[in-house]
Amino acid sequence: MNCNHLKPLSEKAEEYSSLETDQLMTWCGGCGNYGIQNAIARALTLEEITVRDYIHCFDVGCSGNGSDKINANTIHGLHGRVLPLAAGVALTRPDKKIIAEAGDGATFSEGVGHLVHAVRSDYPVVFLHHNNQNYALTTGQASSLTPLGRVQSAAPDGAFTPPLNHLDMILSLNPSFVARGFSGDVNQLTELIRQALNHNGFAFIDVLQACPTYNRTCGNAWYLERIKRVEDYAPEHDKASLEAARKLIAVDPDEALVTGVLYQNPRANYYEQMPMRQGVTTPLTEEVRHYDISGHINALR
Ligand SMILES: Cc1ncc(C[n+]2csc(CCOP(=O)(O)OP(=O)(O)O)c2C)c(N)n1
Ligand code: SF4
Ligand SMILES: [Mg+2]
Repeated sequence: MNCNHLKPLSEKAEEYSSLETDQLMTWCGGCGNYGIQNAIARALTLEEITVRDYIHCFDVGCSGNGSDKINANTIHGLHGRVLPLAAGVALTRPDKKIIAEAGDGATFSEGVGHLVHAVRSDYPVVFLHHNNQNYALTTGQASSLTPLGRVQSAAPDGAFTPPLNHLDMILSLNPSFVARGFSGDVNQLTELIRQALNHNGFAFIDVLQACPTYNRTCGNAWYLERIKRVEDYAPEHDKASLEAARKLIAVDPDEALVTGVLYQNPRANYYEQMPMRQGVTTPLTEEVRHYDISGHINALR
């Protein structure tokens, strides 16, 4: 299936990631993942980041199934584990940009421990969180972001555990970049990804993602009634202020779901902060490579 609607922008166009793939399209009609993938490909093209300039890491889930729907250097990891995978790739290939994608189940249930340390360690990774409020690939079980009382498969009486206030949690971890986008606003999402690609550390983008199959409450129409871009809703918003970001995420969703860059605090990232790396130009993996452990192995009884 040819899904490539991108207009080539320069003679290097053939080197850009493409949505052209010979794989069967398995996402449902109306799935927000189409918009997210589209925004990523557009952002990469506009930033002139070719397939040789970046590595694309995927978690497991409907979100993760994007790995065969983009023509790029992709790695498909284990559920909840894309962040240590992406951090490791960033460590070994500091010459590349790293993009990682995962669902809400992977990020805030299975992999929540990894998320905490990815944010506080500020690994140089652009992270897109596909927030569809359920475990979609495994047929719609409640996740830790499913609203209280919502009926999901395996929760016929409704989800009975209150959801995590996930953006408040992220803001409490001393992040360096937090944004919120919407799968149906591809233009804004493209710009958010571009800003994240130019950010030095860990860039967390919460993407409100339509899942018409298993989240029938918050479809595109529901989101479109509520979503307001930050420049329209709060033109004076100070993205350097954690307090201002907290105020925006605390707004009643029936009044507004504010999208845009909510918080940014540029600083030296994880690798730049390591004291033993100061003034060293070789990748960290070079040092590991020089250790010969054969003597230790041969000395074992
Ligand atoms: C460690 C582990 N736990 C559970 C699963 C089964 N599993 C695969 S995908 C998935 C749900 C994915 O939900 P989410 O991360 O929100 O992604 P989505 O499908 O919604 O994009 C589950 C539970 C697994 N593969 N590995
Ligand atoms: S189940 Fe939901 S997230 Fe998965 S492909 Fe279908 S609409 Fe998309
Ligand atoms: Mg999900």
